[in-house]
This record gives sequence, C-alpha cells and structure tokens, in this order.
Amino acid sequence: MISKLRSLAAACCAFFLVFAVAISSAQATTVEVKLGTDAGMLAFEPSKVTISAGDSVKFVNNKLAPHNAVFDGHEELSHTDLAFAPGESWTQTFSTAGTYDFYCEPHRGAGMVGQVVVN
Ligand SMILES: [Cu+2]
Repeated sequence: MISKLRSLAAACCAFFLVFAVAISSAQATTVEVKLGTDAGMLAFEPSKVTISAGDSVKFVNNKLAPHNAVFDGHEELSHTDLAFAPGESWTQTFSTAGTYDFYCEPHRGAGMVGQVVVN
C-alpha cells in the first residue's frame, strides 16, 4: 500500500514537473535585433520583428556604430544613448500590443529604421 502511495506521489511530482516546464517554455521570449548588418549595411537586422506582449527585444550593436533605437512617441521604449562598442546591448520589454516604429538617430536618413509588432 505504501509503495503504491509512493509511486502515486512520484507520478504526481513528475506531472507537476512537466507542467512547470510547459508553462515556463510558454513564457516571455527575447528576440535579437542587430544594429548594423553582418554585411555592413546601415540597417537593423532583422528590421521587423513580431513578438507577443511581455516579450523582449535585445538590441545588439554590430557594425558601423554608433547606433541607437528611438521609438517615435514612446520615450519609455527608446534608447537614445549611442552604442559605440561592438557587442554593446540593451533589452527592451514590450508589454502592450501594438505596432512600434523605431529608427537609429544617426542613420535614419540612410534608412536605418525598424518595426516591432507586438501581438
Ligand atoms: Cu545607426
């Protein structure tokens, strides 16, 4: 009887473990956007990302620095400090659904613009 209870307890533990893993994998993710493409273009790579509310975008300085990311009308999402060193990064979480356009201040005229779509 005790061994049956034990195996039942073990089964319950296993169940909750699987359940917890399933929940954590459904949690927020982070996607990366490079500032300056690997090929040396003045662009965000990718220039458009689609995420879910609660997810984050990690902006990683890559080539042709300096770069930043300014979201028009969203000061709270903007990172106006210029990143100079390759590999310099910051992460921005998007908690509200919507379409957010952004640009790099020094290179906006060169077409360095991007968009984050939050579902
Ligand atoms: Cu730039």
